[in-house]
Amino acid sequence: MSSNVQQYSANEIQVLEGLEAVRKRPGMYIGSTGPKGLHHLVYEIVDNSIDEALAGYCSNIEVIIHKDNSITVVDNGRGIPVDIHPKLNKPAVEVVFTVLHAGGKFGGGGYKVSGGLHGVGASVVNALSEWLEVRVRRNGKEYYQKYERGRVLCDLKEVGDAESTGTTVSFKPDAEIFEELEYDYDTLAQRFRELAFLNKGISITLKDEREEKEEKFHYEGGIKEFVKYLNRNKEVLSEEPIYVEGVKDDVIVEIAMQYNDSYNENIFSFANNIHTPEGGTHVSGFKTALTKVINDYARKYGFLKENDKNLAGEDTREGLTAVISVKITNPQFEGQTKTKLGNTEVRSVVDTIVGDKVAAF
Ligand code: 0RA
Repeated sequence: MSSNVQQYSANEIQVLEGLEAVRKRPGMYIGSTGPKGLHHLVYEIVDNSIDEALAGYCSNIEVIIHKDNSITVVDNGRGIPVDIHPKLNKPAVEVVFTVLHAGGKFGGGGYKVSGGLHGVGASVVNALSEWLEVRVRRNGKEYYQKYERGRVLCDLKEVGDAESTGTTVSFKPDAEIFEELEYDYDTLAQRFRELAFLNKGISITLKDEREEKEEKFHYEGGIKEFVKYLNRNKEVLSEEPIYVEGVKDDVIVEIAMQYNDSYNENIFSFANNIHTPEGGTHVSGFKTALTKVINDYARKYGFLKENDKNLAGEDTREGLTAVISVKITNPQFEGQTKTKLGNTEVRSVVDTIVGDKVAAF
């Protein structure tokens, strides 16, 4: 084959420059080229499969750490589309892996968790990988394409028949970019356990071929089981966590909470599966509503008499373990570490849902 580069139109040379920018300043795209950035590559690919699951088409995700520290992510979704992109004149899957921020171009709405905090997409992983291969099972066929350091090595080709649908992405992080290339099993396992809690029903399997280790994370109860897990070494005050969920103005809200006999407040909050340790509007909406619900209840049933002062917010959260998870279409992350949810509309949505549903409980 002649040099790939010669085959590119002016339009596509732009594309190559796009990924060159990623290789020049990787930190701008994945935060760091240390272990955090290295693990982030895996999360970027898995997030795309999680989006496919949230859209209702994928139930299983498998992540394999190979002996050479390359990674494979397999999902049983619809398979990334392979039809020719009308403007760029190449298969959609190639666009996904070679065009910076191509994710959004397919629109489709819905609650995408990819494109979140770093949320830079598959093309960034491709740019920062020595090689990357994608296999798509779709239309009864299997398709294949390979890239090196973000550059197309071969056109997308049909390589056989497929009985199922799905996407398999394999990649090896580039030693020219990353300071360290070794994946830490526990780091990945912890994130996949969290993702399985946050997205009930999805199975995420982690396999380590370096030491024949394997775990499957799957929680039908979602964040309700997350709260039980967080309280696993505590004396709990109720057997089952309180669980409420609701959707309002396109905001999906899920909250699980359970008191234990300590005095500690333990609120874990997430927006689009991203941990928000700095809190934000989802957390403040929750706190306001919980304080009101408990005070109203205490008044109504005579636990607070006419001359008693209301319970302060902190009082209602003594010994509370809670998980707050919201999914929204356009999350705004603010604060020192960009882990504080800023969307103002979320505060009142959470407030209303907690006000109605925890009160009912
Ligand atoms: C159909 C349509 C679209 C994406 C996918 C399937 C899809 C993407 C990925 C990425 C990893 N696994 C996947 N499985 C399916 C485009 C629709 C849209 O962007 O909303």
